[in-house]
Amino acid sequence: MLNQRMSASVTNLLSRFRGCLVGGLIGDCLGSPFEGDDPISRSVLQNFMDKQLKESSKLFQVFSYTDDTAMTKSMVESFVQMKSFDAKDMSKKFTMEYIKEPKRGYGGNVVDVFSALNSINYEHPYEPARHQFNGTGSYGNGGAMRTSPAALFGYNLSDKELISLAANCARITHSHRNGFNGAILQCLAIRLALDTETSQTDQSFDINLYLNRLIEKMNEIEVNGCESDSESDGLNTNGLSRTPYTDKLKKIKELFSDESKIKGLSSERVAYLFGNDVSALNSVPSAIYCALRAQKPIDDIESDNPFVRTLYFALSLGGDTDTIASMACSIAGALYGHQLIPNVLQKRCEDIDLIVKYADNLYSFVSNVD
Ligand code: R7I
Ligand code: MG
Ligand code: MG
Repeated sequence: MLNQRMSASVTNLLSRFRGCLVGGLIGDCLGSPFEGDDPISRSVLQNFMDKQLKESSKLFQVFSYTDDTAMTKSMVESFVQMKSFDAKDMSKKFTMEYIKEPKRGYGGNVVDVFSALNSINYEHPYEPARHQFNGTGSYGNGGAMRTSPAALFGYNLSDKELISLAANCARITHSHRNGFNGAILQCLAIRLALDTETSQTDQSFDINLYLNRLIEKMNEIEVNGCESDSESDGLNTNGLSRTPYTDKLKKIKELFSDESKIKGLSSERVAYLFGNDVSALNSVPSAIYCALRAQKPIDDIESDNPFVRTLYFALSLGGDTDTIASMACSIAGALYGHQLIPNVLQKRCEDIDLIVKYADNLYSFVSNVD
């Protein structure tokens, strides 16, 4: 039975499922041309966005997706085929997808996990990831960038079960606590977005409440560890904060408590405060910031659409733009639904129809199970 957390007057759940996966695809496709750049000036971006938003542009450019979407697709395919989470099957799907199309811009080291998984015939799907970086595991954002299918497939699960699912999906490639905790945070940010009431006419919601809920959950996870923590990747943080995600979320909350602080914060400053690189810790909180900041108008960003503002603001941070935009737009898509995402942006993405179908498949799964 479908979880009855939604009321009829608000953006419907199917639209949010589609918005989440389509948002992730758009962020990846439109973010990839800027990957590795410094924070990008708003006038350059305004030109880029104006062009992408025009239906009549003579040469209609379609952008390819990168590893973020390739791995997201494999997650959906595994959930839908297996009708449950199966680490062996998922690890095989990740690897086969990489072998089929290796030039999708994968992280520098995760490719070693794929070859090790292949050589052990996927028998111990968590083992190769544990050996990364001399046994510390990867703290890259590759677990977080692909987590949206876990949030959708796990829609009917309890928070505790969902946290465990998100961690386990991430640990196939990312066994560092900051790697899989980043995936948990992004997954929870999507779940909260799915549950946050917004309507087509009024996109406002209580950002303080949203952040309080995330802070409470992340603090619990970072202090106590999640169910799937093992001794080797447990709580030894070598003298650094044990709660780095919670610390960043609290900083975001502090900024949002004073509108004048938020208004004056440049993209450079946001990138400096929260990060814009390939580590999960320096990208997931930034993506959440972008999605929340874009609820209200932003100086120099000419759009009355909060989804478009999210994309625009995420791109402006520079750095790991495909991934930050993908994560930010998945959250925005889950908040506002598919109907708020301009059609023309969707048409610019490789495999858009397939991604909509994948969202529908996940929706069918969660609406049909008892
Ligand atoms: O995390 P991952 O899948 O990469 C995802 C990123 C996204 O931006 C994609 O769009 C794509 O561009 O790549 O891949 P990993 O290879 O596990 O991690 C990415 C990078 O993070 C590594 O190549 C390292 O540079 C860095 N990194 C680390 N460096 C030192 N010590 C990750 N973990 C560590 C570490 O423990
Ligand atoms: Mg990528
Ligand atoms: Mg990236």
